[in-house]
Order: sequence, then C-alpha cells, then structure tokens
Amino acid sequence: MITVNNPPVNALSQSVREGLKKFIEKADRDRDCRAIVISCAGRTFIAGADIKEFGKPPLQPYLPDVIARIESCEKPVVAAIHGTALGGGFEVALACHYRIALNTAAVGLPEVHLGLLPGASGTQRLPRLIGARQAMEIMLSGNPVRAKRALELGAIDRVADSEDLLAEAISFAEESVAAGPRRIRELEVPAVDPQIFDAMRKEIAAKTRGLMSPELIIQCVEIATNSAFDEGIEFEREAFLECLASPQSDGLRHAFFAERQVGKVPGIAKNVVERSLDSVAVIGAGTMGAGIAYACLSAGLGVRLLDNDSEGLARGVKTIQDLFSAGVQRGKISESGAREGLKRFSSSQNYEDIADVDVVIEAVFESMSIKKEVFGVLDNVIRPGAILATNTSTLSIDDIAATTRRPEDVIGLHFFSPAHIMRLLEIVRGANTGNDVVATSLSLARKLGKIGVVVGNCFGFVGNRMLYGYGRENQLMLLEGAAPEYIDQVLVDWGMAMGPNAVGDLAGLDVGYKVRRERTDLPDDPRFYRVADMLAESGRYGQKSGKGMYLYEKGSRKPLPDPDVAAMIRQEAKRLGVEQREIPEQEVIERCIYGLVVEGARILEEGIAPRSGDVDVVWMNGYGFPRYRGGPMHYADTIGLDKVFERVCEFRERFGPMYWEPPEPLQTLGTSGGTFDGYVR
Ligand code: 3H9
Repeated sequence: MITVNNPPVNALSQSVREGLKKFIEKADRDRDCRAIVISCAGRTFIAGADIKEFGKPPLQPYLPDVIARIESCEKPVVAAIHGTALGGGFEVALACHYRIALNTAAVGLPEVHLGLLPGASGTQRLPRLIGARQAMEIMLSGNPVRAKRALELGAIDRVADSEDLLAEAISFAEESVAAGPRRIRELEVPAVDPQIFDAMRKEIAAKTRGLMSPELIIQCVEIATNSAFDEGIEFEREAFLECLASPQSDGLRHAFFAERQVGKVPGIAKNVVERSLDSVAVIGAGTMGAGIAYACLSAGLGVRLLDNDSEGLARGVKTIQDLFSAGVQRGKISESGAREGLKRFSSSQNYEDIADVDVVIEAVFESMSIKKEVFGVLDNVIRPGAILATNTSTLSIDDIAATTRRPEDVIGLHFFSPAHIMRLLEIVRGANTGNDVVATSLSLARKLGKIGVVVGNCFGFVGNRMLYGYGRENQLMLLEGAAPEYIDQVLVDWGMAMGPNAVGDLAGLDVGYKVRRERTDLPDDPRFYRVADMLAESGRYGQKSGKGMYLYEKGSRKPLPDPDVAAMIRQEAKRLGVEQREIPEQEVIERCIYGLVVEGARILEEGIAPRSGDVDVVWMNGYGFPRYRGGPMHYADTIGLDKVFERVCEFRERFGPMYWEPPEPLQTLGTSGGTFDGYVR
C-alpha cells in the first residue's frame, strides 16, 4: 500500500514525486510484495502537479519519469481513486495497471484551464485507453468525468460497490496478480477517421479563440494515433514545456490562484459567526431583479419577489417561470427540480410579506433618491439582524446605509447581467458594514456558484470605476476618428470578449447616459462620453431601439457599421475642435488597457481593493477581460511596469494630465522594478 498524504489536495510536489518513486521501487524489489495499491489520504486522490512549482526551476525526479517507473513495475499496480484524480493525478492513475474508483469520484485532465496540456503522458495514454475522440473531448473541455461515465468510457476498470475503497482495491490487486500488469503504453489507439482532428478544430474554434494549448492537445492526440508511444511522449513533452513557458499559462495560473485568494479577505477572521441565509427577498422585478431571484432559487434558497407595480411584478414572475422552462429544455435542471424551485418562490406588492427574510436584495432603478426611499421602508419593516443589500452598480453604499438606523447590516451586492449566468459578485463593504455581513455575503456568493470579491465603497467600486477609464479612451478615440467597428475589432482580436461599442449597444446607451446625469463628479471635459451621450440623446439606445453605435436589422443582434453614426461623430468632432486622424491598433490597445491599469492602480492606492489579484478577478469574470492575460494588473506586470509607466507618461505629455497622471503605485513600482502583484499599500 502506497499512500500519498500531502494536504490539502495531494498535489504532486517534489517530495511526493520522490516518495512515489522510492516506494514503487521498493515494492518492486520486495519479494513478499505481489501487488501494489496507490491511494491517497485526505479529501481527494492526487489533484495534479503542484501548480505552485510551475515557473520555478524544475526539481527532480520529474513526473514523467516517476510515471514511467510506475508503469514499468513488474507487479500489478492498482490506483484507488476517491475525490478527484486530476491532471498529473489522473496521469499517475493511468500509469497504474488498473483503476478502481468510488462512485462519488471523478477523473479529468483540466490542464487546458491553466494554458497547459497533460504533460506526463496523458495525451498518449488516454487515447490508447478510450479512443482519440473521447480523449480529446476530456482534454479540451478540461471537465472532470464522473466515475460511472469513466467506467463506461473505459477510463477506469471498476466502480467500488461499497464505501470501502481500500478493501476493494486490495481485492482487485490480489485478483490482478494472475493476469499481471496491463500497460497502456502497449495498447494501440483504436482506429479513427483522420478527419476527426480538423472537425474538432472547427468545433472548438470559437470557444478557444486566442489560446495555444487546445491546438497542441489536438496535435498530441493526432500523433498518438499515428506514431510510436515514445515519439508521442517526446512531442508531448516539448509541447508541454512550450505551454508552460508561455505568458498565456502564466496568466491562467495567476487567475487560478487569484480566484482562490479573493475568498480570504484581510480583516475578516475565518471563524466569524455568519448570519442565517435561507430566505431572500428581491425588491424590483425588472430583468436584474428577476435574474437575481432565479439565481437564488437555483441555489436552493426561498425567494420572495417584490415590486409595487403590479404589471412589472407579473412580468418578473413570468421571466422567472420562463428561465425555469428554458433550464429544463436545455437539460440544466430536471422537471421536478424546476417544480421544486418554483414552490420556494412567491411574489408580493407588500413589504410586510417580506419582513422576516434573512437577506433583502434591492434591485430597483439606479437612482439614489429611489434607493434611499426603499431603504427607509426596509429599515422600518424588515426584522432586526437581516442583511439589507443593494444591487447598485455605482452609488455610494454609505449614503444608502445612512438612511437606515442599522448601517452595519447594509452592504452592496453588485450582480452582473444576466445575473443567473455571470460568475462575478462584487461585494461592497461600506464604512460601517459588519464583518459577519461580509462573511455571510461571501457564503451567499459561493452558494450561488459565483466568485465574490469584497471591495470598498467608491463611485463604481472596482469594476465600473475602471470601466470609465477604458470607456473614456474608447469614446475619445471615436471623436479622434477611429470607427466603432475598428476599435471593437482591435480589442476583440487582442482578446476581449466583446468590443466596448458592441457592449454599449447591448447594455443600452440610455443606461450609462442616465447614470452620468446622476453623477456630480464628472470631469470638466466636453469630449467626455460625448459620442455615447449624443447617440442616446438622439434616441439611439442600442440593440433595443434597433440602432446605437451600430445599426441592427429587425430581429438581428448583429452589429452593422452605420454611416450615419460616422457622419454624426465627424460633425461633433468638428464642433468640439477635435482633429480626426488614423489611430494605429497599438494605440487603441494601449489607451484602453492602460486606461484600466491607471484606474486600477488608483484603486490599490486607495485600498478599494486590497490586492491587485482582486482587481484582476473582477475584470476577468465581469467584463470579458481575457483570462489568459490574467487580468489588467497582471497583464501590466507581464509587460513590465517600467514600460507601462513610461507609456503613461508619454500619454500625459500628449493628451494632458487630466486622465494620465500616473498614480503613486505605478510611479513607485514602475521606477523600482516592482510589480502590482507584490504591492502592499
Ligand atoms: C498538471 O497536473 C500538469 C501535468 O499534466 C504535467 C506535469 C508535468 N497545486 O480549489 P480549492 C490548492 S497541472 C497546488 O479551494 P476545492 C488551492 O490553491 C494541474 N495547489 O479546493 C487551495 O489553496 P489555498 C492539473 C493546489 O475543494 C487549496 O489547494 N490539476 C492545486 O474547491 C484548495 O483548493 C488541476 O488543475 C494544485 N494542483 O477544489 C486541478 N490544486 O487553500 C486544480 C489546488 O491555499 N485544482 N490547490 O487557497 C482544482 O481544480 C481544485 O483545487 C480541486 C479542489 C477540484 C482539486
């Protein structure tokens, strides 16, 4: 019995690799040993290579060598899998001669999520075991496969009948003595039509845009089907090292750790006693309110939807019912699950009906006076100890909290649209918000399957505040002569999920327009968001009105460049005395992305976000920032803050200090060889 014990997830750190090698060799030599079981202590089988070791000088023994040694063992080796056997962990299991798993276990090769490919023979062994097509699907999706399905595919040999995995693994090992080792390297890959590789390339093209490892995974599997095992291993090794050294993998690994770090909030103790969290009331039955209600229902919470307008309420109820039906149709939930969800749902026009809930989430129109009115009522009606949350995307939590006698209960929960799909939840802590309220909100995010990022209170918090830096440069460049479709294309090619102008049309140009009318701190600059304002003022709201930055044919969401918009912008530029010119692609990227970085640096300076990784998580999960670039702050780190600082100073000379004065962290780090990653305020 060889037991790996390296909490929390039994990652294959150097000491684990060394131990595995040492004990497999010992067992192989031991005359009294007839068969070997490899299992793991703790909550899971090996979850993969130790990601923390990547980017550092590699340490021997290397995983592919350990794996080859396990497979070459003369005695049968059985992997006993519980929890998740992932990445290098599954590759260890594939090196074993037989695999048995608990019914609750799963196996997978998620390397693609880290910009990698299985680099310890997974790309060569899995196709030999289950065929090229299925192996590619597992590697390209990165999703784990449950034990039962893994058994059907042939990726494992047995699912344990009982909970006693070890006992069953030992019997399996004893039974295997007669048959001896079954080595996957000696198997042939089942014959495939070579067309499947190009078909797969087409299938994944849209989802994997800009990424390098998916193509290399396909190439590895292609080689597995037409070359000797050792040749495939050599190719895999080189491809793995190429991915490992790439900025893409660096960005994705940063994303992995940053998303785990956001849950640990400075100043919030681990053992803080949380408030109860079973029932939620959502105020406001618009698209956002209905989406939030549906997200909460899907997470098993009881939900009451309140709106004082009966028609609005009826529409909200219908939206929720439709979302359940669509979920059933798409196979996301079962029919009984949908019925059960709707049983936990009720609607009302009366605040008294929600008085006893645990959490209230206000999602009414984005206007301070309306929000203050709602919170005044909530303060009078809702039971003491309930959390009073606002879904504002920009307004001051402290001003809203001040209308109540319980500011410690008030917090911002900024959902992103569509609320039941987007993963990000900005949790906005006001000056008086209780730590228990913050901790409970983080739990709510987890319950909803979202990533909660705790941020401080300021206009727009982290996400929307930075958006102004990005959007402002887009808007200025429109006046300076860059067409909306040109800017969008440049940024999409760079990796953004959508261009800012297409996003504006999707969200509605009237929405941002109204928010800007509420602001009292806009810069004294007639060019500021002038194009968006002008279009909104002329009734061009975007997709919903058939025209905005772009034109939309009836029933279509495809943005078409509109010559009228080009003419309107030209005229406005002339009126404002802005000279039009051709703007190079590099300038589009740098002005938009450094616009984000400069605002992000100010946010760090003010402590609105405690760590640069938190800013990155917001932008990767809420604003379509390419994950493989690791978020704006990490991206700036990879460019080098000295270079970013220099360019920002150049922009200050060219465009003036109003927007381009480098904040203190950028100046200090940029002139001392530092990175945002190590920034401490
Ligand atoms: C690979 O294997 C390459 C090979 O093909 C070739 C090599 C040559 N390493 O997620 P959690 C930490 S690439 C180091 O909150 P959960 C994590 O940071 C790897 N640390 O728990 C966290 O630390 P902290 C392929 C790791 O229960 C703690 O463990 N494998 C690793 O929600 C708990 O993590 C993967 O990509 C790691 N591999 O989920 C699997 N994994 O407490 C990555 C986790 O300090 N891991 N940590 O914040 C996962 O998907 C999830 O962690 C897992 C558990 C599902 C295992």
